[in-house]
Amino acid sequence: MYTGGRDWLGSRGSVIRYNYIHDSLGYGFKDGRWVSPHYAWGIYLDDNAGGVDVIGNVVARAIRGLIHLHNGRDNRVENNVFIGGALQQIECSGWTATTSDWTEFLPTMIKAYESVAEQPAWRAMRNMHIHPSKAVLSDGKIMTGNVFLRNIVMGTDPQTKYVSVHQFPFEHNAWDYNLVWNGGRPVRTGQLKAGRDLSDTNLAPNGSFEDGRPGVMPTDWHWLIRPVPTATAELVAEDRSGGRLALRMDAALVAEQPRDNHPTVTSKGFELPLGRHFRLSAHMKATQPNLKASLMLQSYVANAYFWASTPNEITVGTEWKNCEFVFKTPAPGEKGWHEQMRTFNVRVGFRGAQGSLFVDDITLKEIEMLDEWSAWQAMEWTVTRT
Ligand SMILES: [Ca+2]
Repeated sequence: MYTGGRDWLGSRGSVIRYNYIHDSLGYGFKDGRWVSPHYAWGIYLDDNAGGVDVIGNVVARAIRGLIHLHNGRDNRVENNVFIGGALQQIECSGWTATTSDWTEFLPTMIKAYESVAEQPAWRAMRNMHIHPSKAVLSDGKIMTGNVFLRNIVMGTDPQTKYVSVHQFPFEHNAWDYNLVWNGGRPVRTGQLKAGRDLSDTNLAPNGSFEDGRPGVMPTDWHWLIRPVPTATAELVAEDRSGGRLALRMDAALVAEQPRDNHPTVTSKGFELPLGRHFRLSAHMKATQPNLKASLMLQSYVANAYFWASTPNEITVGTEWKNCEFVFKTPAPGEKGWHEQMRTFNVRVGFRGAQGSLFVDDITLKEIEMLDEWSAWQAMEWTVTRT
C-alpha cells in the first residue's frame, strides 16, 4: 500500500486502517535476472509522505520490511501488528538538506503548501504550521513529527532487525509503548550508546597536565613526531581548562612532506584490557578558528602492527570545547588485534599551518556499552501524551 508526498500535501489526511496485508512479494531485476521476492514493504510511505494515519493493521511478511517511511513526516503509526519482515520490521530513511530528491522537489512543495496554507481545513492538519522551507533542522535532517505507538512487532528470521533508521532525528519523533519480540534473540536496532563509567580514575597518564612545569613537555608525555627541530609542545599556565596548567602545541606543519608532517605527542604506554569499551575525551581550543587536531588511542609495535581508535579528526575553535570518542579495544581474534597487543598510549596531533593548539583534561575511562535495544530506548525521543 503506497503513497508519496513530493508536493507536501498529496498524502495528508489519508488513513490506512484495519487491513490485513500479507506476503508482499515484489518483483525486480537483480544480478542479471528477474527475481521475486524483491524490494517490497507492506506499507510504503514514500518521498516525504506526510500526515498519514496507519492504524490497526496486521502486516505480515515482506522481504524488505513491513513499513517504510521514506523521509515521511507527521505520520501516526499506532496499534498495528507487524510480523515477519525479512531484513527488518520497520524502516525509516530520512533525506537531508542536500539530498537531491529534497532540493529537486522543494519548489513544488512550497508552491503546493502556499496554495492551501491559509485554508482552515489544511491548517488544522498535523504540523501544517511548518512551512517546507523551514523543515530542515540545524543538523540538516528533515524527517520529523512521526509517532510510533502501541504496535506489536515480531521478527521471525534470526538475522532480522527490529528497525533500520537512516538520517533519522530521534528527538523529533516519538516511539513508545511498542511490544517487541524477536524469538528470544537480541532486538537489533543498529544503535550504540555509551552507558555508565566503569573506571573510577582517569586512565590517561597525567591527562590533566598538572604534573610538570611550564616551558617543558608534561611528565609522562613525549614527542612522537617532531617535524622540525624547533617545534614546541610544552606546559603553559596562560590558558588552561582546568587546574593550573595545560599543554600548548605550536603549528609546525611541513606541508610538502607526505606523512609524519605535523607535531604529534603521545603519553607513555599503559596496559588496557582487550575487547572493552572506552571513552576518550579532551578539552581543546586554538588561537584561531577551524584548526585541525587529532586525538586517538593507539597501540603499536614497530614492524609488527599499528592500531588506532577512530574517528579522531577534530575541528578546534577559539573557545574551549570537549571532544569525545567512544571505541572498543580489539578482542583477541577480532579485526585490529595482534598477539603482541598489550600497551596503548594517548596521541594528540596538531595539523594547523599556523597558530597554537591548547589541550587539557584528557580523560580515558572504561565504560559500559548499552545493547542495541537499551540504546534505542535511551535515545532522546519526543515525549508524547498517549
Ligand atoms: Ca590542567
